[in-house]
Amino acid sequence: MVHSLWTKEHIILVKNWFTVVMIILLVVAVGAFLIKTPTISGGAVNEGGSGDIQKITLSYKNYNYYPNTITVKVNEPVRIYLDKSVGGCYRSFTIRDFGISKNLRTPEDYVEFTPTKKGSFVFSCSMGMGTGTLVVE
Ligand SMILES: [Cu+2]
Repeated sequence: MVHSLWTKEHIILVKNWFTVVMIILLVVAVGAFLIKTPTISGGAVNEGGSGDIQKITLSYKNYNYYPNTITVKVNEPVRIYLDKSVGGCYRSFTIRDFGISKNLRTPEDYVEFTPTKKGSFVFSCSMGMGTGTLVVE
């Protein structure tokens, strides 16, 4: 009788332990999957980015965007804001090569994209009055 009770408790203990181990394995597996996924989706050109968003804020100076040249890393998301010094049609921000054309009404509005090719690309207002260079490296 005592023996059978011990056995029952023992079985429960083993079951609990097994459950805990399975949960730990699951967490580790999911964690490893989440960490590895960006490398897989980025392909061979991915340089092992941190996954952070590259945030850039442009101002208006000398009748153009300032800074006039911005440099970003390839395959990492880029977010571009226009501060309150930027007005008029300069607020309709355009990067043709990445299919971006958006009217950023407030300094909190932004365009977001992930450059998947290296090179120099033109950014401008929708009418092409203000222009600058986006360098992807
Ligand atoms: Cu314009």
